[in-house]
Amino acid sequence: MKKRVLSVLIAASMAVVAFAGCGSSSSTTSGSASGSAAASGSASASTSAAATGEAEYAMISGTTTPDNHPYNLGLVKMSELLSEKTNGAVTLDVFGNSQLGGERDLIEGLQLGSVQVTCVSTAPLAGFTDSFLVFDLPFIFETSEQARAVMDSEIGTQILNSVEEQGLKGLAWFENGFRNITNNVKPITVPDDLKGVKIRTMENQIHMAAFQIMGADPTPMAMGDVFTALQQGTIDAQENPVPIIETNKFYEVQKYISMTGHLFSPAPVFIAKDYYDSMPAEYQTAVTEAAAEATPYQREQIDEQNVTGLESLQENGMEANEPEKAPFQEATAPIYEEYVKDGAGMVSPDIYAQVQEIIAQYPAQ
Ligand code: EAX
Repeated sequence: MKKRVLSVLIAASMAVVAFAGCGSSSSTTSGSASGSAAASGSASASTSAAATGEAEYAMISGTTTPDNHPYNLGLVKMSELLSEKTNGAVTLDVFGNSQLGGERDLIEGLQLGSVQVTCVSTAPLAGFTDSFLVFDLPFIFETSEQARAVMDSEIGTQILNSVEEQGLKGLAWFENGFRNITNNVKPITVPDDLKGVKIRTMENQIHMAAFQIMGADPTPMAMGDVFTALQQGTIDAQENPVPIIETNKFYEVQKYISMTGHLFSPAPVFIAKDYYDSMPAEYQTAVTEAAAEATPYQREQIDEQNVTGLESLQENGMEANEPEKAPFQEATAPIYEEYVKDGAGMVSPDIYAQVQEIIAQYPAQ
């Protein structure tokens, strides 16, 4: 806990230094700020940007994921492209592993100006806006193709751009992917197997309701606390895409993985709107282009790690099973009646209809 507070403080002070550097063409302070954070040993950034150069805009980004997860790989790719496009005038350091806090903290960090860029699952955005909630409906997508078609559509772009008033400018849709359940009790084959199972969920009312309706005992928790909670037995289960489970080494503390694919997590990349607005137009273009160009690469990493990650989980002793999806879909169907309606905390029926129309164009084989 202390360590995290310290990291946030360091990040905050780095951001202040970075801000101080803005507009001052002779400033070299931002480069040395990164250096001192690394030297303190409490936070380490991975980036290929020329860290020692004279960046006019030295940005820091935070994720809850390890350095080898596709979020971080995608952000490092964005960082490389950005440095190339601006000759090192705009840089992006990537701090993974919840070093700068959990996903709620990171979103708030962008609003407060202590962090400039983040990539998060859409689920924790429920605490800030209703516009991403359509992605929290269980089994709404059957394939990645459907989910990608929605993210890349006009309505997807509208959703991504809908949080500017909250201080977040959407840059790109990276992705996290289809979520599966791991636990220590038994393989999950039918919804009843979840009865009484204490499962960590993200901080999202629809996810919690979906697990409740299947008889599980959902506990919302920030990602940084999950490994220890599983290890200590405070929770029995968690749900995440394979690349998250593998890069976090959950195989050390979980026996079973059940490929339920009950939810798909898109992962928007956001930049703090005020910070973005303070940049000259050519740097703004470089930022948006770098994020867009890193996106196909980021999604390829997800596809690849979904395959290699599952092999690795099994090599590391986990037992995998592929349950039939229909009983889970039936069990969670009432969530649609409960949550697709007008009102606070609900999925807009209009957004839902537009998303369904796109999905219908990409029938699962
Ligand atoms: O967004 O918190 C979660 O389970 C997320 O899947 C993860 O941290 C990446």
